[in-house]
Amino acid sequence: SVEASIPEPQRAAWKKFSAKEFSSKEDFEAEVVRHIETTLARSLFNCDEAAAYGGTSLAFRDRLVIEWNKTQQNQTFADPKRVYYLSLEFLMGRALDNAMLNVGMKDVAKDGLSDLGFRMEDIIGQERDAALGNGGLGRLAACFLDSLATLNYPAWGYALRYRYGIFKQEIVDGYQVEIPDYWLDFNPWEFPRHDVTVDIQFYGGVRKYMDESGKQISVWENGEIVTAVAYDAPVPGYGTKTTNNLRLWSSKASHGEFDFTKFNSGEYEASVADQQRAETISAVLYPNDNLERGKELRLKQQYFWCAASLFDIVRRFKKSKKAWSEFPNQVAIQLNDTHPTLAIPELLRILIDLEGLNWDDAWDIVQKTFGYTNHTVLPEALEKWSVPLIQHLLPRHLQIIYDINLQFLQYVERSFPKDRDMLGRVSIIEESQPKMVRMAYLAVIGSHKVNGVAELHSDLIKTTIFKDFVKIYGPDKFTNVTNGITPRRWLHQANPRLSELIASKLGGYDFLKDLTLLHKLENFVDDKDFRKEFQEIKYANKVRLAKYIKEAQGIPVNPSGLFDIQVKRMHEYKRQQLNIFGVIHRYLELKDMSPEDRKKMQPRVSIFGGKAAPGYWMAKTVIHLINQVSKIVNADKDIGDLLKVVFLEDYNVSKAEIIVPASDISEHISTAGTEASGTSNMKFVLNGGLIIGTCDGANIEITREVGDDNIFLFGNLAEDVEDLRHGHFYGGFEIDPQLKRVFETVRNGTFGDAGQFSALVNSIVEHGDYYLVSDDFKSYIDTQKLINEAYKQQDEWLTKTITAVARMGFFSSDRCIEEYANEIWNCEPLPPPEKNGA
Ligand code: F58
Repeated sequence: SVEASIPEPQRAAWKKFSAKEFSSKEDFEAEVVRHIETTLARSLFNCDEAAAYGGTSLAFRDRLVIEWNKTQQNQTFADPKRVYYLSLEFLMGRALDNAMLNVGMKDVAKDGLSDLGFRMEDIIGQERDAALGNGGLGRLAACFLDSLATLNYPAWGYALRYRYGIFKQEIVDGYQVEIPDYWLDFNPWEFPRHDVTVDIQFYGGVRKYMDESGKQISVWENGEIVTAVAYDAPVPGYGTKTTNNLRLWSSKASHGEFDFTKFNSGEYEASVADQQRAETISAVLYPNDNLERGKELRLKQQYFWCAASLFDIVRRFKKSKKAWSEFPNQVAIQLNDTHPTLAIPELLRILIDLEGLNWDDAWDIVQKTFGYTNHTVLPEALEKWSVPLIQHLLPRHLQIIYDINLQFLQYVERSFPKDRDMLGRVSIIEESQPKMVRMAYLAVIGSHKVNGVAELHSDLIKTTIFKDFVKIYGPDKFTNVTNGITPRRWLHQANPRLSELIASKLGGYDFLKDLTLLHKLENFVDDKDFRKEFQEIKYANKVRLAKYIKEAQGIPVNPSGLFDIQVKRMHEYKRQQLNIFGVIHRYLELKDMSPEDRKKMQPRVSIFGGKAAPGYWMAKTVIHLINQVSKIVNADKDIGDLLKVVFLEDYNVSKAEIIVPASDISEHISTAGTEASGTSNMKFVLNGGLIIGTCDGANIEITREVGDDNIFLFGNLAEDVEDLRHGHFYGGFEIDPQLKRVFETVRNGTFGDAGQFSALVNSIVEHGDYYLVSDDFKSYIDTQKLINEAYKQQDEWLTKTITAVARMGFFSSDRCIEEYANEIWNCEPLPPPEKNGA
């Protein structure tokens, strides 16, 4: 072993002083105070909550680091097959609470902090979210990291260390305003590795020559160099000592680029500008959700991150001195959507140009190494990069992409000699002006497995965007892994009382590691005490949210009302417009009623939240409409508590942890066939809320699991969408009279800004209603009526919610990770060694 190479006395001295983990309250307090007084240079007299957060985090960080080092050492010795999850986004949220719970020391810390004069919630609340993502895709990556560590898989995440995460949303006069999220001021969770750097090349040209043996050699040269510096963050598993690594790359000028001659000759500004240009690469997360815009800097980000990560992965592989043919037995790389697709030509370049392998061997390794996850069928979100842009930025990669395409098309031609159109359809290069590289096709061709993220979605990709590829490769290359969520954050952390109640019934917290154990809760669905407490917890969570709404938004809401929540990115396909039109309809109905009739109505609080991409005018218009409706309705004395409308500013992961446990109903109402999976649907049901939804994404599987009595489905089916759209253009369409009335109210300025809102109405009335709002409106409001009635039967409602929770076991991200590991990665867990096992 490595240890044996170190002389015994040194080993002994080292071991004697080796860092120890605190395990008692006193030791914890000592660590907090030490960090506050020394690391942070503060004292008893100027220790505010921010400093107490700092001290607490650093104390826990030390604990994580000890296990992190051991885990990495253990993985280095055992050298198992590793999984690398390449994702441009990781929406991690806050780390402290998660660290305390995963380590299992939150109660100890709570008592310790209280001795020092602080309340746990206040300290947790000091932390900024690590918001390196847009929405579902980024949060899924974060849940996967939690599961990978919890299940002891040797796995690393790779991403960029954005200086600015997703923007902070402020609402000013009802409009969204974007504020930069500079989150790195104080981030105790990251470790700069100034010794782990990779030089990344851009631009330049390719020189070709024959070597002595007559082999063609390509050299990519004369480019610009930017340096990637690694920043690592520990990812602790729950109830295990395994602590994995998330490696984020930060860009800086290489020493070559920071031109000291310029510097000395007085061109100081020019040399600083060069440096800033290099740093720009990792400066900002692109804030689009389900939209691609083809910006050069985005492509630079993608290559910078792929090249640095692959260099790192290959460097680690080479340490083991194994033959290249072993590479796919040691390395599985998962592409989280097409953003990391350049990793495919980059690995080929490394193997062929730098390591001297021949094409066939290199290609075989590449295909066996990569897996590709698709997250969308929306055409506007499918990545395409212009050939001239790639030619300019990555000349060698463009050649390699053309070579891949050539080999592939030759194969297709041999297999389908009669289908002449096939070649044009499946070519990686789209013959447009300019030509475009279709990244999804490149990802499919370069991977051994392609998966969608829910059953319907995985079926849809096989019959739409990848139809030809199913013919070419056969159906087995395509598979489904339905998304999941980590029950640690989305139950235990967000809803500690519910977690505790469940544990008390199931005899412990094993369900947090095996969520299918929840099924045993069905035995308690008639248990009076259990029911009472379950209901009390829901109410307490609603009180907590009501309090937050009052503080943040200044709107008083009654926690006894039905809390109806739709929080997610703002997008026309997600149909927040359908929801707000439904709210307006309800408002008009209430206004029509006599005061006596109104008294019979179920009070409701309609809560919205979500960011719009800064350039997405229609989504911003919907936000504005929601805020205007909120203003009018909330001030209407006739309405009172019967309807309150709230737009919660700046929805993010930590706010989701307050919002999700407080729903009675949540809305997942995308046009059928457009939402690949959805994951918040799972979070809400797991926390004892029911959902109203379309037959889309994972809603379908949720229905299968919880039973169709315990969910409210409505609307047209995916299979009918095409015909309906066609009908809108050719047959014209009737708008439901109730929706018409809503439109009139919006247009006549009842909610202000008639001009802007007319455009929203016109997208439906005059421009084809692409998202089928009019087709689904009646079914939607009828279903909302059913919900009002069902909610009045509180006993039955409670039975539904408990039953649904008990049946949510399938939707743990642990199950996803097991499926990926078995079906795609072919890798095994590496449990921590016995002596320090969990
Ligand atoms: C989401 N995609 C899907 N993309 O919309 C959602 O149905 C699914 O549950 C989730 O992935 C996880 O599979 C998504 O969030 C993005 O945000 C991309 C960001 C980069 C630009 C393209 C969209």
